[in-house]
Amino acid sequence: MKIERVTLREIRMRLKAPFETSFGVTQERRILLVEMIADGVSGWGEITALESPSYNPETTDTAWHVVSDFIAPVIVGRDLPSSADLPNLLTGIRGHSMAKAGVENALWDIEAQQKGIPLWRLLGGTRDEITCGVSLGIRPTAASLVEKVQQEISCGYQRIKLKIKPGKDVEFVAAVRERYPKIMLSVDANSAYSLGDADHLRKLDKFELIMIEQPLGWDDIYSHARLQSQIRTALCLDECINNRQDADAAVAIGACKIINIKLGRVGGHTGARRVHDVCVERAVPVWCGGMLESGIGRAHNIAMSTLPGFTLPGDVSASSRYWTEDIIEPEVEVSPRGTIASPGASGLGYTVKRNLVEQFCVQSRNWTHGVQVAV
Ligand code: OSB
Ligand code: MG
Repeated sequence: MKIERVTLREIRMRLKAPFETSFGVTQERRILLVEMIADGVSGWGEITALESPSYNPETTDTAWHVVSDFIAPVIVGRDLPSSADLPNLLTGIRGHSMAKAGVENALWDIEAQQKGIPLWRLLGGTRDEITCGVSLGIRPTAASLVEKVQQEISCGYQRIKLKIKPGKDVEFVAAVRERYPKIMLSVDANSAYSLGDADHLRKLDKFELIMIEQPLGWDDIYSHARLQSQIRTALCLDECINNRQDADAAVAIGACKIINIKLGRVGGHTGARRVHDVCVERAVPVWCGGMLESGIGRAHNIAMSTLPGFTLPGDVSASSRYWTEDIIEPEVEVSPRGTIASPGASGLGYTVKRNLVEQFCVQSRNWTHGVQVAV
């Protein structure tokens, strides 16, 4: 596949409602889209960095810089046997996994189109539908959270994840559990606690949560192992797992029993497959995390979620939960059973609405055969 052209666009999309986590509130997304053309075929990827370095060290602006000044110039004009070879061109660039993932994933879309098969099949996916959960932001009161849970359950979602932080945890989980004694329930702290909170976090044991996600430091695998030995509920790592070595180490020392795989955080489909394979080998269930993506990132998440190790419902939900109008068609829809059908069309399996992308676009850059062209 000869990479003929790379286009980087920043689009702005406003979430229907603000999303609050322990690290802050998001409503206006600044999303980078990568469009690549190889052998005349266009493919799309999304860079899932947030606007600030509050989830991981990357931001929309660092990704713009790294793609513009380091990744695009290196890859334009290159001829690769497969998308899986792209990471080898980028080994000189340390970190910046989300920037790399957006680029690599666009090439995967192209490769699948060239082969005339859905991306999920090219990746080795085995499911013709995936199971879906939702991630619910922190709410002002437990009563309003219970109301929101009720709404999502009535839509069919198979697992509910509650964002928590100190002061908005046990009481909120208790209220939801009391109302819904049987649902698959989890919590995500986005690193809001420390090991000294072990006694407090142990209070969550009685709610039979399927997991507690990333309670401790974003880069601290070891402390999670110490916490896991003190509580009964399974820990799940999100922020800590950037590659297969992290997954290997975390599982080996007992830092978690479940892993959340996010395509951006692990550098794209190739890295995701490696983390997935380590987890399958160690019998650790995985699921697909979300980053408030547009339809393009969402479509890549759906494709990844069809791999055999994704045995738990992911944070992959309907376009309409986030956006008034998504940039793909059809939009991502969830069945009343809380599932998304794996698309039948080749490549990503959804069509990018170019008009809408142009409408939402605030800046763009273009590289053709190593020469930057103004657009
Ligand atoms: O930790 O999973 C997370 C959103 C932004 C940053 C981090 C996380 C999240 C979510 C939302 O939980 C998942 C989604 O619905 O896209
Ligand atoms: Mg998380």
